[in-house]
Amino acid sequence: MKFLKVLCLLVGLAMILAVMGCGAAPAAPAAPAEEKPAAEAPAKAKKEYKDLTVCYPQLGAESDWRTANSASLKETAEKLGVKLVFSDAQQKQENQISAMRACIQQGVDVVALPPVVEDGWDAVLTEAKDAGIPVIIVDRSVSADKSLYAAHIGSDMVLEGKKSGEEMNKLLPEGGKIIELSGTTGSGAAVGRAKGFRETLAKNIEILDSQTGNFTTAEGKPVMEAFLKKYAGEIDGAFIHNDNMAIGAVEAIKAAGLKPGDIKIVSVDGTRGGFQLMIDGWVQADVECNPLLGPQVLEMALKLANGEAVEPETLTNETVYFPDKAAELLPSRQY
Ligand code: GZL
Repeated sequence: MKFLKVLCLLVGLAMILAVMGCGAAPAAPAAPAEEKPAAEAPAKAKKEYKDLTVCYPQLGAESDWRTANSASLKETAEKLGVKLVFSDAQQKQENQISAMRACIQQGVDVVALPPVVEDGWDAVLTEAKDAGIPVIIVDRSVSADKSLYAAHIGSDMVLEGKKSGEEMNKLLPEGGKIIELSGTTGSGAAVGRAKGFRETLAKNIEILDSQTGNFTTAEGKPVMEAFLKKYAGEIDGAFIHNDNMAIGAVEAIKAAGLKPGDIKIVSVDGTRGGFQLMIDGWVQADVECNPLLGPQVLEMALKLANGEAVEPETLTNETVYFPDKAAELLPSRQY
């Protein structure tokens, strides 16, 4: 009996302890719930062409090349739905700079600048950079430091000059005397073409004189008239930096009573006007310079607007055209 009493006592004691055990000191507080990562900031939505605003402070309307270049930008922008802020600077750098400043103020996504001359862009390019607006240099080059702009898309003007020199050498294998009608003074196109031309011109060909016709027909004609007076009967050839000046020069050559081929002419651009001069026998070689840059420029602008890397330099592949194919090719020329 006594054994039973002790057993019950022990069992009861065990039960009491078990119950107390549930009331053990409060469990240590649960580890705090895992910190939920803050919701990730939504990734910035990628711009599409329809969201893009591009500033194009065009330098002027001096030539058929320029007209085609403007049309390429406008038509491509319209097709893609890009808002193009276009202006015409009438070949004045101060107007281009003012137009750029207005675009920076407006807060465009990208500026695509076709610079009339090489120098004088550092300040406004710095302003665009400080405003976080990338700049694409289009067509001609600038002397500003490459850190001040995102990229250049255009022609290799020095190579165009070299090709022109090679063609002049073929036209005057016995040597001779020539004149040069150069483009806008200080422009990357005129500087590059003149440099490349002189690097390849044969030693037996002498450049009698060089003067700018500012890439226009109206200014090319009087320059050629003056050369024909000053160097009467001496001129064997002419290197003319664009087809529009060549058109003006040929008007002067005709007025002086000369015939097609009397003066061997190498021109640049490859416009319809240049092709017609080749068909009529006045121009013996036309070095291509392609103005249809709209698609490349706007594609690069979209990449820049989305913070994507782009090629710093994109040069256009170009050829040389000759009279023997000019009539066949003229109908298909796009500019
Ligand atoms: C060259 C371009 C030149 C053309 C001219 O890329 O800047 O300017 O050769 C035009 O016809 O006026």
